[in-house]
Amino acid sequence: PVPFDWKDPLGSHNLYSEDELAIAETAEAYCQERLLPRVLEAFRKEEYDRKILEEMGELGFLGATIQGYGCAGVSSVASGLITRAVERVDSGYRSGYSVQSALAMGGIDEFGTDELKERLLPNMAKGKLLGCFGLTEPNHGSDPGSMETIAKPHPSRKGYYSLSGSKTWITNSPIADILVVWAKLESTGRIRGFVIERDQCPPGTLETPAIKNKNGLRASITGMIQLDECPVPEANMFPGIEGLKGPFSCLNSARYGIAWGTMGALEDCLARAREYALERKQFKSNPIAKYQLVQKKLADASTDAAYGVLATTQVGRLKDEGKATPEMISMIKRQNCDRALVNARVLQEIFGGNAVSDEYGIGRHVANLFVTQTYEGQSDIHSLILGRAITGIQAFC
Ligand code: TGC
Ligand code: FAD
Repeated sequence: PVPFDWKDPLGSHNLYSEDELAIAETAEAYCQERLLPRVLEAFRKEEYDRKILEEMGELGFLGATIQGYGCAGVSSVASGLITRAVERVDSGYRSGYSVQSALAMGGIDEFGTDELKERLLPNMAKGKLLGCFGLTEPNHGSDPGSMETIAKPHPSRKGYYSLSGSKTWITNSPIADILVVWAKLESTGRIRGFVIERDQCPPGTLETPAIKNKNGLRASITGMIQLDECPVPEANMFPGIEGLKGPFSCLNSARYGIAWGTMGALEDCLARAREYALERKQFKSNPIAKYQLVQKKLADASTDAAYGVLATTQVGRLKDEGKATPEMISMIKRQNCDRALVNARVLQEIFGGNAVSDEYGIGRHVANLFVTQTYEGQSDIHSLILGRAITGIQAFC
C-alpha cells in the first residue's frame, strides 16, 4: 500500500502532468531559497523589493498562462502551483505577483489593442515594467459599479481622454509603471478600462501615495491612485469591452489564483505547527503533539488544505477547457480563504505564547489571511454571488 503523506494527504500530485510538477518544483525552490529568507525583515519594515518581480520574470512566472509576448503559456493548474508556492512564503508576495500577472497583464492581454500588447507585455513578462489594477475607490469597494472616477474628452489635447478620481487600496500602485484603471465614460455612464503609462503623465495629474502602517500584507506595497485631469490617449482605452464585465473577467483569474495561494499559506501554517508540536514538551516531557486536542487541530487544517487543493485543481482544469463559471471561482475563493483563515487562527494556539513572536511566522500568516478573505470580493459578497446563483434572487441591495 502507498504510505500516507501528510504533506499531500489526498495524493493531488497524481493529477499533475510532468511539466506541471517540474514547474511546481522550480517555483517551490525559488520561493524557499530566495523569498523566505527576505520575508521577516520585509514584513517588519513594511518593504517590498521590486526586484522580486524581475526575478520571477526571469523564471517565466509572470503572466505565465498568456500565450506569446515572451510569456510561458502554461496551464491554469501550473500557474496555480506557482501561486501556491509563492503564498507558502507570504500572501503579500503572492499579491504583488497576482496583480502583475492576472490583473494588469491579464487585462491587457484580454482587452488591450495589439499595439498595447506588443509594446507592454514583453517587458511586463520580464518584470521590467510593473503593473497595478485600480477598481476600488474610497466610497465604493464591494460595489464598484457605483464608482465615481470619470473619463471625458480632454479639453486641450486632441485624441486624449481626461481621467479624474481616486482609487484606494491598490496593490503595487506606488511602484507601478502601468496602471490599469477603470472609470466611467462621462458621455455614456458606462465603465471602461484605461491603461495609464506613468512616464506619459504630466506632473500633478497622477499621484500614487503609499498606504503605510498596515497590520497585514506588510511585505506587499499598497497605495492610492489619484487622478487630476490625467491625459490618457484614446488608443489606451480597451476598445471592445464596457461595463463591469471588463474588471470582473480579470478578477476571475485573480480570484482563482487566490484560491490556490491561500492553500499554500495554510500548508505552511500546518507544517510549522506540526514541527512545533513535535518539539514542544509539556506535562511529563510529552510533546504537545501527543495530546488529542492538538492532533484534532492538525487533522482539521490538513483536511481543509487537501480538499481545497483538489477543488482548485478541478476548477483549473475546467478553466482551461473553457468550462469554469464565475460562480465556481467564487466558491473556491470563498471556501479556501475562509478555511485558511479559520485554521491558521486555530493552529496559532499550538504555539502558545511564542505565537506572539514574529519569528514563528504563524501570526504573519493569520494577519495576511484576513486580507485575502477581504479583497477581490469579501467572503460574504461571494456568499451572495452563490446565493443569487442558487436561488435566482439577488440580495446585494
Ligand atoms: P452584476 O449585475 O452582478 O454584473 C454586472 C456585469 O458584470 C458581469 N459579471 C461578470 N463577468 C465576468 N465575470 C464575472 N465574475 C462577473 N460578475 C459579473 C455581469 O454578467 C454583468 O454583465 P452585463 O453585460 O450584464 O453588464 O453587478 P453588480 O453591480 O450587481 O455586482 C455585484 C457584485 C457584488 C457581484 C460585484 O460588484 C462584486 O463582485 N463585488 C466585489 C468587488 C471586488 O471583487 N473588488 C475587487 C477589487 S480588485 C482587488 O481586490 C485586487 S486585490 C489583488 C491582490 O492584491 O492580490
Ligand atoms: P466594503 O465594501 O465597505 O465592505 C465592508 C463590509 O460590508 C464587508 O464585510 C462586506 O462584505 C460587507 N458588505 C458590503 N456590502 C454588503 C452587502 N450588500 N451585503 C452584505 N454585506 C455587505 N482593490 C483594487 O481595486 N485593486 C487592488 O489591487 C486592491 N488591493 C488591495 C490590497 C489590500 C491590502 C486591501 C486591504 C484591499 C485591496 N483592494 C484592492 C480593495 C479590496 O478589493 C476591497 O477592500 C474589497 O473589495 C472590500 O471593499 P471595502 O474595503 O470598501 O469594504
